[in-house]
Amino acid sequence: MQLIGMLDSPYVRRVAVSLQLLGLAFEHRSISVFSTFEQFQSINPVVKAPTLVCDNGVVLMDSSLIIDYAESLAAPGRALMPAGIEQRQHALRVIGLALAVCEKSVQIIYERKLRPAEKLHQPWVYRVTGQLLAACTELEAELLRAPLAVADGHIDQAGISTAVAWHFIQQMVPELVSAQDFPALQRFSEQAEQLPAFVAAPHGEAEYRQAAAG
Ligand SMILES: N[C@@H](CCC(=O)N[C@@H](CS)C(=O)NCC(=O)O)C(=O)O
Repeated sequence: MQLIGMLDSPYVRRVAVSLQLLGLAFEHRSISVFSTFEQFQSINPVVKAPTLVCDNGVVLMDSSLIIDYAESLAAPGRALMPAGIEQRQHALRVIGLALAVCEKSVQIIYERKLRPAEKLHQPWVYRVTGQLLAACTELEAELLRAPLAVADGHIDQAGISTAVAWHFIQQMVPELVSAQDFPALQRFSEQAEQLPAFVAAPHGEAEYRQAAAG
């Protein structure tokens, strides 16, 4: 299967890390939804990153739906979502917060990059920035209340999404969310970024390359 989209998108990156940790082989094509719009469109007319072209040719989109499909392909025992109701509820809460961090920061980035400066609507930017900070505050509190596993083979979807979301905002909007104000998130992210699955799919323009077998 092919994962389409650039690893500077936190959504594409959480899929790239998840596919690896689920033990699924995939080819990554770092195609931009902006600079290579038409090429992307030829694969998925809706032009949403991430897009997954499955082995039977079916085209999926939306990171959570792609990860849901990938979970169903993985070998038993490799799931990234806990089965127990309480643990699953906690994971879903954390993932929801991490996805809100991604969504709000992407909205701010689009507002800055895509809208002409004279059309920027400052009340909207204030509102979204407040939502971004609220999501980070809640995520930090969750991490302090119930630490997430970060070791190789133990990190789960809540951990992957949290780490990817935090790294993304530290790369893209560090002036809005100071790492010093969120020490648990910062520490967790630093540890996660050292895991092979994160190293093989770095934030940015590069393509994921399967790590050579050791
Ligand atoms: N909820 C979606 C969000 C995906 C998303 O917003 N992706 C951005 C890239 S970061 C995109 O496709 N932007 C192009 C567009 O929406 O036109 C997911 O989880 O995959």
